Amino acid sequence: MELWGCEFSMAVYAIGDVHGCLSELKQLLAAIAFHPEHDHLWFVGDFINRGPDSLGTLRFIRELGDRAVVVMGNHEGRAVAGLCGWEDNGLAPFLQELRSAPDALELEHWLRRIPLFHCDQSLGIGMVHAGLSPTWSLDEVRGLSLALGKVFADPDTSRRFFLEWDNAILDQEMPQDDSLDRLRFAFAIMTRLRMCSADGRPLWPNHPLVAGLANPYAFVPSSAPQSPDFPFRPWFELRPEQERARIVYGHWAAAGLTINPQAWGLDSGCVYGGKLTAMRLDHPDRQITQVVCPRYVTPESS
Ligand SMILES: [Mn+2]
Repeated sequence: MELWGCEFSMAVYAIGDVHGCLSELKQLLAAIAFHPEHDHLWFVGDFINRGPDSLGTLRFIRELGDRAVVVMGNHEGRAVAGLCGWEDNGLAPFLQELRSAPDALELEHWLRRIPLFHCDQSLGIGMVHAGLSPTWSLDEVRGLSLALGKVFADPDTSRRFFLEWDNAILDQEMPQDDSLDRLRFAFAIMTRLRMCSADGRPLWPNHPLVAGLANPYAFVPSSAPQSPDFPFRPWFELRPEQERARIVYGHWAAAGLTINPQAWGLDSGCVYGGKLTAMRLDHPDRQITQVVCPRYVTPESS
């Protein structure tokens, strides 16, 4: 694009977990000189809850229209569960604000249609909030994301999905049928996974190997035990090497900005007094831009 003799080209940036930090998001967009007419933003999910302005952040991202690509984080999943009637004390103030908003119906419609996974074949980059099982092909991931999208868009099915949820399914093998439990398992992985075994068994905080720890999710990849008794590794170290798409993700604030050949973790703990991160995706230098954020909450209190 040419304007007054200057060359402009479209840029694509991925942005880490915003958690309601709208003013810091706007600072970050100013820092990257985001231009809404020719740039695109990818959001890794968890743009609501914990921080000061969840509803404002939700409206802001929605109003970007097709300039923004979003995937669902565990907090947006909790919001949809709350809209289905699941009681969630931690999210109650946001849900109340959302329900009484003049644009509540439009916002709910939009929230329910956020996909779990996005993939851009021309960039060779995919995006998920937390992680992917090492045993899933990208075609399987796309299929699971489409099936989950249909569940969330339908009020009756989504109500069954959340209100008949039994956590016990997460300690078993992923069902290989077309049941809602199979989709529940996939949803838990895509929105909450950090570590798993090579055969795709996720490490959840109730696992006997970590249940005694005050905060099992404080594990960072470099401090994970490496012994035969502990078969779990960060999920992205276990993805197949021949995978064509690199994956951008969020969710793992304790690990901070994490750049690996096969995956880029962008949750740098914005709402905890860390940074909000943008990474340029369409340029080989993968330029990183960050803004420093005030500490709105502590990890222990949220
Ligand atoms: Mn998360």
